[in-house]
Amino acid sequence: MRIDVISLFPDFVDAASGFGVVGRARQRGLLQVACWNPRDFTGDPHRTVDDRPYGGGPGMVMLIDPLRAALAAVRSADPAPAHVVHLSPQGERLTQATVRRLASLPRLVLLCGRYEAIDERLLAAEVDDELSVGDYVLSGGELPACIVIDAVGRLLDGALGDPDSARQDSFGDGLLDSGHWTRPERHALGEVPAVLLGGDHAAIARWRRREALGRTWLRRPDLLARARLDRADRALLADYIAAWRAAGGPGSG
Ligand code: 9D3
Repeated sequence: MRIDVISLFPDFVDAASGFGVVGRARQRGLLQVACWNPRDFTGDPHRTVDDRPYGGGPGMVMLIDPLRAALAAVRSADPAPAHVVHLSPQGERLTQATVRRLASLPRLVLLCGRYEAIDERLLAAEVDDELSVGDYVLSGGELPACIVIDAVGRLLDGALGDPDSARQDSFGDGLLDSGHWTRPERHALGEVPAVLLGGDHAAIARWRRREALGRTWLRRPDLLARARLDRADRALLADYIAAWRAAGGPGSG
């Protein structure tokens, strides 16, 4: 897959996607990331990319023409059709379902805004999707673009050493993960749950499912409301809730 990023801070995005799983996917050629600076597509000596907003108000607005020229260069760098995503506080919230959809495309273009906004006409003419990464205010679209590259890049075939990791992801089935423990078995901070030491794989799977359901019930009731639970799941959750209440409810972990 190829991802092009249009940003006033191309080095930031390029560097941030050079580490770990995604950095390795790039090294192996599973993922190409190319960053473009709209300032390189200006014609004036000051390399101007923004101007004051019509109607007044705070902040500056990114000009149409440098972004349009950058997008034209990006599109002509590769014949595959480019799906253009604008990272924007006005966008739909990014979810794992959207990440999976984006990961299935041959080409993605991420358009990062700085200043107050991008001229609406450029957005109307060139953008296919607007995506936000959450309900808080950032100073630009670069970190959100890095988030998209990371979430999409790790899903590409061969990016994760163990393909099970992608399937077992939290949110893969709409539930949070159970806890994890490693050596030592006994530590001043506590012991490893006995079931994990026993080697009964069916019991371990059941225990982990119960933990995942219970933690989702406690921490993310919004996720649980949308998860599809079968009878066995409902029984495990009822069991978790009964144990949690017996242990004293809130404050008992
Ligand atoms: C405080 C400025 N806001 C005035 C109502 C508008 C605003 C403009 C530009 C707020 C943030 C930004 C820069 N943010 C992004 O480009 C951005 C973003 C975000 O801030 N939060 C969550 N997801 C995203 S995706 C892009």
